[in-house]
Amino acid sequence: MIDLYTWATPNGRKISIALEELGIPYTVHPVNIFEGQQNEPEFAAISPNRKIPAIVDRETGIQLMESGAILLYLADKTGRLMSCKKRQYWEIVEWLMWQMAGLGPMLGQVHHFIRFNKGKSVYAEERYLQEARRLYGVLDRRLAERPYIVGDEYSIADISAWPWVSRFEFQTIDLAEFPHVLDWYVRIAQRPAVQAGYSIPVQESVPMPA
Ligand SMILES: N[C@@H](CCC(=O)N[C@@H](CS)C(=O)NCC(=O)O)C(=O)O
Repeated sequence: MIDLYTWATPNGRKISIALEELGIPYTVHPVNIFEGQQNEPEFAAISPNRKIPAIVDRETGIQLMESGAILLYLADKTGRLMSCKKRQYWEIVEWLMWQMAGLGPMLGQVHHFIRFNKGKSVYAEERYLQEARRLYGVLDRRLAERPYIVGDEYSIADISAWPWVSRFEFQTIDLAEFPHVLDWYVRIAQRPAVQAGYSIPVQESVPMPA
């Protein structure tokens, strides 16, 4: 049994989607980051950086923050959503790091400046949207040659990137401009585990492009 501390954001959804896909039983502990619950001492003891998501594995006593570390842990625990072949294993790690260090933080800035603080800094809006579009282009070229980010198999690399792409409307990104991302997005959106994990901890339908 896993205790999942989360909120309805891309980083939080990575973990609920992975837990649903893996069929691991879990208890949801909502941490409403808009009400400051991430700063409560009980949560800070589990997530010293005071950000969701975080987990506690009751079987092993291991507690983790950082969505990339949690995805690696769940893949290691189950031997799934990861390749056991050395080359593919490291490609999955490579693209997970790309998401953690690039796609997620840059799209997070787009959400901040374009969705929630529009007009406060034209420079920041232009800078982060341009970088977001560049990253969408990287993903589109990658998916032009393979159905998933690393080859034929759905992996934690896909699970890390997909919830960020699901906020394409916040980002003012027209997925039709990135046809391979669009195809990948829609295929993954149809997975029952994605539909279920998207609504944790707040009910919300998976956004579908027009
Ligand atoms: N690198 C971290 C980022 C986590 C993160 O930024 N979480 C946001 C929600 S998506 C949060 O908890 N924000 C609350 C705050 O900044 O106070 C991860 O991937 O887990």
